[in-house]
Amino acid sequence: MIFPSTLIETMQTAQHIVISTGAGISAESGIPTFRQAQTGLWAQYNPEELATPQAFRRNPKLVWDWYAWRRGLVQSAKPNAGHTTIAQLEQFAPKLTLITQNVDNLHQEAGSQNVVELHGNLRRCKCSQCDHITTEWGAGTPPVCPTCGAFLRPDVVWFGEPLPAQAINHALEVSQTCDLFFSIGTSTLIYPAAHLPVLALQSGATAVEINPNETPLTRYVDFALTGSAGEILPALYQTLQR
Ligand code: BV8
Ligand code: ZN
Repeated sequence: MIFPSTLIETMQTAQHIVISTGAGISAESGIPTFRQAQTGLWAQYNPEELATPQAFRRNPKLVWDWYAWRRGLVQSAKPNAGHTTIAQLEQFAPKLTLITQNVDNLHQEAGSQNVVELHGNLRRCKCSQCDHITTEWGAGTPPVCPTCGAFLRPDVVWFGEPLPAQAINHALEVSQTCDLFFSIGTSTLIYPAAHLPVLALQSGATAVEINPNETPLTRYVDFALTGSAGEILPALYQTLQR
């Protein structure tokens, strides 16, 4: 795979690289993305309807079962070459910040150290009322909080909920100060995550997109690498080593 020499030079001279990933980087680990139709039992539901506080209030068991199903998928998934290359890039660049919209924990399992989780993490669940948080997904659908007795819920950000302040503030800050921004495996449709690459471009950073398909961002980036993250990232890393 041949890459523009200007991209290679930019990577080799970058002082601070930001990488922002979406569901597409976990596609090659067998985790269905949001754009792909939900498989089997869940085909009739739309994630944007299930991943909401209203859906949980209306039907806590349905929403809990959906997440328990997804957590099962995630637990049997392994990081792919895209995840591991990003972990390797952490050593390569003077400074690298990884931001993810994913809740599957695969970046951490691939060895990435500081992962900015914009939308939470399926490994954890939290109380829907108090600040109890745990990695134990107890019995019950949903289980109840040992502290206050309210329902537990997955520790993920639902539509209409604010993102964790520390995570989004850090993401906004590094997007405005980095010199190279990668947007990998995201349809760039969900806000405020979709705003990060725009901020980077407005702040003068070079922007790269890795995606087999076009997105609303594609026309604005400096380098649009068309293809899958699991193939492009290892090839890019190899070219850097030459
Ligand atoms: C909020 C966790 C406000 C749960 C998720 C304007 C401004 C601000 C907000 C809004 C706005 N307009 C609308 C909103 C509301 C909403 C929103 O953005 N709606 C959309 C529909 C327009 N945003 C919110 O509600 C956010 N909250 O704004 O709060 C607020 C502030 C203060 C006080 C109160 C409220 C919260 C959004 C977070 C929702 N939670 N996840 C869960 O996982 O169940 S979102 C979830 O969907 C994911 O985390 C991810 O973010 C999103 C899916 O997007 P992608 O990751 O991009 O995945 P997708 O399937 O779409 O695309 C995959 C891509 O990969 C494709 O492009 C494909 O081509 C590519 N691909 C496929 N294979 C590969 C590949 N790429 C590389 N390699 C491959 N092999
Ligand atoms: Zn509680």
